[in-house]
Amino acid sequence: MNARPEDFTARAFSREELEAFWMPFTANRQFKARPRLLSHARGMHFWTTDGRQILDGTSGLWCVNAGHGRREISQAVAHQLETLDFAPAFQMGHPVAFDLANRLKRIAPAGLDHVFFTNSGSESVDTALKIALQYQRLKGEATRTRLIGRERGYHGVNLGGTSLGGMVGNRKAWGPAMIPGIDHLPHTHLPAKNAFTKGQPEHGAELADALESLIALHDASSIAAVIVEPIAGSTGVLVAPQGYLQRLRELCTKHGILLIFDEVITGFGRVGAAFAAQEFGVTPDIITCAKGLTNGSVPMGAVLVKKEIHEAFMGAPEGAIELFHGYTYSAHPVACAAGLATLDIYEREGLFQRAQELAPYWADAVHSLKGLPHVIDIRSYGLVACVEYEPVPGAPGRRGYETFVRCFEAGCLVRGAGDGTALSPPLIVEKGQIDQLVETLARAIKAQ
Ligand code: PXG
Ligand code: PLP
Repeated sequence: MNARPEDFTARAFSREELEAFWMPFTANRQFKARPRLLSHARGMHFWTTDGRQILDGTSGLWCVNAGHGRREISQAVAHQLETLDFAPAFQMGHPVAFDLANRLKRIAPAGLDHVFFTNSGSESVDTALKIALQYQRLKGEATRTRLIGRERGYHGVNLGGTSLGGMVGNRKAWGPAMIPGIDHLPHTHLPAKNAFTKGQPEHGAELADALESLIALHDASSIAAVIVEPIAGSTGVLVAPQGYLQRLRELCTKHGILLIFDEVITGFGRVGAAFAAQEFGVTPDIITCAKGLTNGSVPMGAVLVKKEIHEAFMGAPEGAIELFHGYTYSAHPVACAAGLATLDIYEREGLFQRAQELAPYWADAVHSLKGLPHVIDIRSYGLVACVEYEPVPGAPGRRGYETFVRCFEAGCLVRGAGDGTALSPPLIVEKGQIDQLVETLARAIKAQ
């Protein structure tokens, strides 16, 4: 797993050369004034273009769950590129797509038997919303058009997901383009009651009852689906309180509303099971996923759909296209090959189990930061955690950002999440590396 010296590509870009690439979700001018460039990665580490080794505390962007540079994946990808580089998935098929769908079905919660492929989490979310709306119509419930998300939710950047997400900054710029008929449940972040909880917080199940209020307001016959993340990742690792998801499930079932779990972050072992649905014992009607599906190696997302929903579509007249939706790269053969190789690694190395077993050590390590300056909350579950800081007055987000930069300079990649630091290492992380990550973060926090 060690990098070879020749892998280092010492390379500096002029400010001018950095201009053409308009970077996503990045403070472009700030970044380009002081760039952080990664040249290669192996196992638990990145290396920067100036040769520094960086411990990956974020699985890239919550996606490289089996660690970097996995040869089984690169070989499967190379083989697939040489065998069948592309094949249309509209009115055509290829073997690896069916193989991967079956593999996913095997690890999915019982009953989620059908898989629609996309290229990202954002596309998975918008696909799931379309499926939900059309399903209600097919069932003769065409008045069910309202969709419900949650405050502090993140469902990607396409218009459906942006509308349902609850990140204010991501919604306000595009107000008129937000889809109509959307409501939001309250978020479940209750620091006064739940601060410094390991695992699922004790308080907050009653917040699911806000769905009942929305039903009373609009009538169940107007509501198609509810979408939530079992653990909100992007907005600071907000773990569903004990009983909350069960309550949402009961209300949705009672009122004929579909329940969608957005498992783009929680899928593929992050919480110690294939999906959070299994870990929390609540089966949604639809799961959206991406990221860990291919270990981040090739873009791919998927929507897992309950049998009954799929059956409703299959009632269409013979020869009709049941779902008029799909992407040029849906079930791209190279992504499918990467997905199969990835699922093989997870299974062979027992990585979901490993995450489960490491979770108590992880929680203890991260919660040891309690008591450091400005630390107002720590939340953790499986191999994910967030340390939250009291904001600098008048400068929201600064502590989160500065902590991220200090950690990077000290050799660890963490993720700024508002005034917090989110951590989600690859599931191959060793205890010593957990210690290194937490010690580095502790020093960065003390330097604030
Ligand atoms: N749903 C959820 C729950 C997500 O976390 C998406 C949808 C969108 O996926 P794509 O593949 O379109 O990005 C996500 C993505 C971060 C961060 O550090 C989180 C995500 C992506 C990039 C950064 O908070 N989540
Ligand atoms: N725009 C144009 C002009 C197209 O022809 C297509 C697909 O054929 C798209 C957008 C959608 O692209 P994709 O299928 O990669 O999402």
